[in-house]
Amino acid sequence: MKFAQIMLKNSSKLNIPKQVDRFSKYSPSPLSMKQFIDFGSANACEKTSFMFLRQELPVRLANIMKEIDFLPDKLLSTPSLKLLQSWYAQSLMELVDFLEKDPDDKKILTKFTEALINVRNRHNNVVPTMAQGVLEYKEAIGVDPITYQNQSRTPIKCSFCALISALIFDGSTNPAHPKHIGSIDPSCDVVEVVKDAYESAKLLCDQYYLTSPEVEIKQVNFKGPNEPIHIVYVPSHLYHMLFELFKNAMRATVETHETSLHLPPIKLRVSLGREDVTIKMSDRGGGVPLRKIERLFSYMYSTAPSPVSEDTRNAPLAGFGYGLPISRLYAKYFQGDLQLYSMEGYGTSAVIYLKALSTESIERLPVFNKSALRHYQTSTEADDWCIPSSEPKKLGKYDFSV
Ligand code: W6P
Repeated sequence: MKFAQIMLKNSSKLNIPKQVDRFSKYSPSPLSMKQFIDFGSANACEKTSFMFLRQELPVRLANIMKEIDFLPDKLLSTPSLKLLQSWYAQSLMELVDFLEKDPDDKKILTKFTEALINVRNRHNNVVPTMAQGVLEYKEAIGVDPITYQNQSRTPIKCSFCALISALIFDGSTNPAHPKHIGSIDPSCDVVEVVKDAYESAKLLCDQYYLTSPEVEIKQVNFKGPNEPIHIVYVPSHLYHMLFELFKNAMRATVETHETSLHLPPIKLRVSLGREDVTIKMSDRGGGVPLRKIERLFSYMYSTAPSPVSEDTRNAPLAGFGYGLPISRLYAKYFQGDLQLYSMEGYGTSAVIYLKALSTESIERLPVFNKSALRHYQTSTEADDWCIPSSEPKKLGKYDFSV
């Protein structure tokens, strides 16, 4: 019996690359928020969902696994990445099992739901595990800004994929939010989420600095000045983005006004237009020079060395360093964006753009295909722009100054 089990385990292991090749040939099908809602609504057909998901989930997993394979070798050899890859392989094999099963058998549908919950739980920690892997990788390669620049794009794509699992596998009803469909709130009150995120960040800020800036929220709604702004969205994603921005804004505000008694408030403007919901958060925390803005979104620069080893006073508000890059991925995932506009010497505005219509918030999924492959092969090519040297160049024969 034991022997047979071991044989089975080994043969299924050998089967993994075959299944990855098989399913990565298909492109994932992006879903709109509206489709998510329709899939999860009371009159949706369980059999149709089953037939769609048992094909779509292996396709998505296999595409992600192909992407992961293209990460730098030293990152792939970290314990965290090994663990991560084992999760993807395990989930792929568990789901592939259902392809030959009878969709009219009620017991199979129940088993499938159980498998989905298992897979979702397994993938819960993909983002922190990936971040941990980047830390281990940074320790392994040492501090080398040149390598940083060339390799900083890869983990971004990878974590981007990781978000899929957080979303797609949510099929259960949440007793605290019966109207939610999985992780989606069909009527997400944007200002309520802003207030929640502010309160949580304020708690942390008060704890470490014994003070925190106030918040001022103004809204503009073309449907009516005092109508609340609702969207179909994943409230946990919105909360994550806002919490991250609040932490950054509070930290900058408190640290630049350390010696003064008055802290300038963090000002928010939430507006609903026909196409976009826009959230602008402005602080007067002294700003960041343009040169340093890009690196705020880089995993390699911003992944905090360790919450304990560095400057412990800043660690809690700095959070885990991957907050901003992941936040932008959340925004982009449903066709939105997150941008920073800073005025060094004054302050920073962070803007979150979201789609106002559920028919337009369609998943932006990475696809493993030839163009993705080309991206990895050409990533060591020269940059498009010159790097200015600190000394003006000697112009030689074109020097007309004499
Ligand atoms: C800063 C730096 C930053 C990043 C993200 C959001 C707000 C802010 N403020 O000074």
